[in-house]
Amino acid sequence: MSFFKKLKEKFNLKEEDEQKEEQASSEKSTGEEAADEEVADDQVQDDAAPVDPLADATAESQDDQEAHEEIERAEEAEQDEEVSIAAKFKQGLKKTRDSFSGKLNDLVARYRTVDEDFFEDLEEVLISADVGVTTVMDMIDELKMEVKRRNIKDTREVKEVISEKLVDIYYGDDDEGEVEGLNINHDGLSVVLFVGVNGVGKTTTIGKLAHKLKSEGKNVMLAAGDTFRAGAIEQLEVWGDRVGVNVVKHSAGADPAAVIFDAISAAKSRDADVLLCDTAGRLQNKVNLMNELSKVKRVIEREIPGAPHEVLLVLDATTGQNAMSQAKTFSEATDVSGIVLSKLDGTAKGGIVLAIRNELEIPVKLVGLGEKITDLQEFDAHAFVYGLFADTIDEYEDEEIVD
Ligand SMILES: Nc1nc2c(ncn2[C@@H]2O[C@H](COP(=O)(O)OP(=O)(O)OP(=O)(O)O)[C@@H](O)[C@H]2O)c(=O)[nH]1
Ligand SMILES: [Mg+2]
Repeated sequence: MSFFKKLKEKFNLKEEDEQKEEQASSEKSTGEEAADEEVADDQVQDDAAPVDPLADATAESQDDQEAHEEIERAEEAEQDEEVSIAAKFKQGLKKTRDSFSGKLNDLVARYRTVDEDFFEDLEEVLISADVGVTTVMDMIDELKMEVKRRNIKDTREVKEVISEKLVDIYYGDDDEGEVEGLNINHDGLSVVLFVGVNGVGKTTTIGKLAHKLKSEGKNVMLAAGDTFRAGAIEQLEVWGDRVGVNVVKHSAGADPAAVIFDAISAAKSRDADVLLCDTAGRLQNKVNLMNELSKVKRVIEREIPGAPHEVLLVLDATTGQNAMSQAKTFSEATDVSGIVLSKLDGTAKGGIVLAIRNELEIPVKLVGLGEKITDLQEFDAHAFVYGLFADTIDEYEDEEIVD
């Protein structure tokens, strides 16, 4: 089966007409539900009105409101899940797609046959998307072999082979090709430590992940381990309030290791499932700050055998190849178990994902595809490639019929 067709089937992508129809009918029913809800709300208020003004009733209506908010949150999460993973990647990778596909289409139009010059120009296109020189070289070698093997002459056909090879390159020898989710312990507390340089998106990712895990039914707590930057504790508290999870904090300037120690005790005593630990942004070349991270990690290791379950290095996709040097230094100081690549939506050079995985051999576990609370996804190489080639793939079936 063709790779594009495989992707279409994997993500259950329907023809546009069908999708529009479905969307229209779901909008209609959501509208109806909303109207029903309004009626229900009125009834609740009417019912509540005469009972008042006792304190008990106030508490009850507060409970009602909280429950209502809870339902609203759940509904929001549910609706969001309906926007498929593929659609999320398509939306988040728009900048990269516009640039990468544009260049690729130009290339295909300029060359009729797949020859040495074509590959040279393709090399440039891939490097300009931040795929990374070593990865590009590997990729071009593999592409040449595949093109020969399949006896592909026409440049139009080569797009599909490129997309397939991008997925292969990502997974490398690990030919399972499965999404590498977070290593979350299913019975007992899991601790996830977030590290990275300033402003890459650590705290925002914690907020988004807390929301995601909570909507999956997990009891989540946050640890305000950034005691250094002014306003950092408050920023995490805002996320805690927004998501509806507890934040363990000390005052500004406190020892981060002590905050994490207390947060672990609190998480244990409250039977939390996951503790997400924020840390201050630090430049990878500041030795004392890197040592401080090691200390935090030692505290976690001592308190819970097998923890931290993940040390996630957050990298800002918009910083390009500099992210690679950050990844190298951080993984020397703490054993980084996975990468969060934030702000993929903000760059036209999303190819950095492949470079990180291929050259550093650290899996990209999560990607930030926007600033909204729901814009965090587990990294899925197939969805990523769909995001890059969405325009071509969406049109694919039509072409096949014409043929
Ligand atoms: N567009 C976009 N913006 C993001 C994403 N993730 C984070 N941001 C933005 O990046 C900025 C920095 O995010 P923070 O979470 O404060 O970064 P941090 O690493 O905690 O920063 P420090 O605590 O100062 O080290 C904020 O304005 C976020 O909204 C993303 O996936 N997409
Ligand atoms: Mg922060």
